[in-house]
Amino acid sequence: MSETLAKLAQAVIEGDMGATPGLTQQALDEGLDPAVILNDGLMPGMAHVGEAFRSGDMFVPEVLMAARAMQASMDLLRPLLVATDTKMAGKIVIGTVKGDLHDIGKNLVAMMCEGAGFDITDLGRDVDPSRFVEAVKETNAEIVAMSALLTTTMRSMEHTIQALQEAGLRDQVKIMVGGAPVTQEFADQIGADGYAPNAAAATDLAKVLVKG
Ligand code: B12
Repeated sequence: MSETLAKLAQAVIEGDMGATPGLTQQALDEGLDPAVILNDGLMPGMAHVGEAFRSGDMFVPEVLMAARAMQASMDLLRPLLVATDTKMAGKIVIGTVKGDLHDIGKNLVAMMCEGAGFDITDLGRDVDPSRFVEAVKETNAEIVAMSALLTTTMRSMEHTIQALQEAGLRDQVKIMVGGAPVTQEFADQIGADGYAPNAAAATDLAKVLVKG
């Protein structure tokens, strides 16, 4: 790995969003391909963060800082990646379901998945089932990811699955769900394809879902 990419990975791990844009620009100036900067700089950094989060060595605020540091770099890389038509790991449409305004966990999942190379369409929060349907049509996403933090809004996940079914899109996408009150049992009950308890596990799940 080039020295600049090693520094970039380290800046992601440290959540140093003041450093990541400069290091990204430096890597570009050194002639490195945007996809190489993503794959060999940002992704190893985020993978380390995912591991540390999983093992309890890093906590939510630090992961958020790391994700923001990565985002600051992605702001520079994204247009270049699109221009070179770099093959991403897959497309994910993500949102917090209708009636629910909690988006911190959803943002973490989105940022970690982006760090793992997925192309993310983030619909934000309080997302109507019809908006999920439109977004799948617009993007041809392989995965729909839904977040809910309220027991009262968990049902919106089921409504969204129904809306995808009614639009004839259910077989085209894998659906993953999460959020504090959501369980594997609930995911099975509403016919989702997967559940993950945290952002690191969500990234692993997305990789599995996109393959099968
Ligand atoms: C922050 C917060 C708020 C903020 C939200 C700000 C924001 N921008 O998100 C504000 C102040 C707006 C808020 C409002 C309300 N809140 Co609130 N809120 C919380 C709080 C304290 C933290 C949630 C959080 O961000 N956790 C940190 C993140 C990182 O964790 P996470 O969301 O669980 O996400 C992780 C995993 O679940 C998973 N994940 C999440 N999404 C997804 C998606 C997929 C696909 C996958 C695979 C995984 C995954 O990965 C994430 C990262 O590891 C919780 C209490 C708690 N400790 O959970 C209450 C809590 C969720 N809120 C609650 C309530 C009741 C409300 C209000 C109704 C309060 C009121 N009376 O107005 C309103 C509802 C507004 C609405 N319509 O949504 C209750 C819910 C009770 C229930 N069981 O339904 C809680 C549990 C507090 C409590 N103990 O009573 N809240």
